Amino acid sequence: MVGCFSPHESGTVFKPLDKESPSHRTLCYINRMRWRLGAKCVRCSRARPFRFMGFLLALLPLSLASQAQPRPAASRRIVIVDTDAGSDDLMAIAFLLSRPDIQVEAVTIVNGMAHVQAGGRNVLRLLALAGRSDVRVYLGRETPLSGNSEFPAEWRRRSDDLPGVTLPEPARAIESQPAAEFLSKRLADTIHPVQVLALGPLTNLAEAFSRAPRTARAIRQLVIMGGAVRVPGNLGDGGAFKTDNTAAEWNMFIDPAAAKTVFASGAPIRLVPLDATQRVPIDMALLEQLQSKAGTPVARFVAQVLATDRDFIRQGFYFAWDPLAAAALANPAVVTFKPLAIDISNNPSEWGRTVEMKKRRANAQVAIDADVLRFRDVFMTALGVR
Ligand code: AGV
Ligand code: CA
Repeated sequence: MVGCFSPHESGTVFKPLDKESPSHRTLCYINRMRWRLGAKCVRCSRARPFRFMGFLLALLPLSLASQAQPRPAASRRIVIVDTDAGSDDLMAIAFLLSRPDIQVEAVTIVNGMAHVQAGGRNVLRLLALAGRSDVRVYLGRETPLSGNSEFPAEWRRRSDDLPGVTLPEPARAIESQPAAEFLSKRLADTIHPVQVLALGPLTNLAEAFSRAPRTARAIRQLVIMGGAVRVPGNLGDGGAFKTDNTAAEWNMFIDPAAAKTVFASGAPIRLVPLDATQRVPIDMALLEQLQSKAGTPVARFVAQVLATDRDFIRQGFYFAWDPLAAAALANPAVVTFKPLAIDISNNPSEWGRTVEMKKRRANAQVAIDADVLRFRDVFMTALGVR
């Protein structure tokens, strides 16, 4: 059935499509002959401008609706964030919450920068600030699968306490289901595949993949911040951690066995390592721009949380690690990807080193470069800072 305007009955009537009486234009024999004979039917050509105007008028409500309303849920990409709730993790989450084309479905907390309880609570408070208290938060285990490495205690304390940051109280409780159990069950729902953004050590994902190995391939895309492929690691940055290991990046160093499992899982990985993040330093000018121009509660939060790492920013040790990975998920053009075969070493002498295996088949798209101006544009535009 189609609805059409009937001049005879002065209103909308519904007729079966196959019984629709043909228009003059489709029947007109002069019109059909026109290409061959150069003839022109006056009635047909008179009707044409009105037909075109009618088409435009029919589109008008559609275009007005798309401007006035938020995107329908069906056109938004669904993302689960696995995070260790460091300051730049919270910036990355704030960015995703500000993108109209992305729907954060759940957040899982991994042991890393923050302790899982404190990190989970801070993420719930950010979700309350952003008006997204419908998002569930799940906690992972408190220790890595391999070894007992930890981020420096002072960094962990700052991530737990967020000094100088004002956030509301959480508007819901942390889920009782453990993160790995939630992930293995949710990722198994292949009818509703999701993108996963991993911003810390890979403990939770490895545990989920060990519980249900097939779920790795069911992920639509797994974007990981971590590793240092063709550049040195960052364990010694800022001098807070004394080590001879100059190869490892922190997230891979905390739990190399977990990372190994994830890279061997067959998941469709996009890796954003230090090779790309070292191109996007965050400097005092960016912090000051955020502080002076932030116009929304979420943008003001980003300015405050970034200010907790003011000393690192001044010393040149602070990069848009996790925000770049989030931006690469939202808009892959902010980085340059290259397919590579990646493994993570858990030999004691090179604990957590990212190994590029030249002769193996690629298991990840690896960001080897980043476009700093494009990143800033994508990130600041989402937060409404111009
Ligand atoms: O190695 C990068 C990871 C990212 O997931 N983190 C920070 C991001 O959350 C560890 C890290 C390295 N250097 C740091 C870090 C620094 N100077 N301050 C805080 N975290
Ligand atoms: Ca992180």
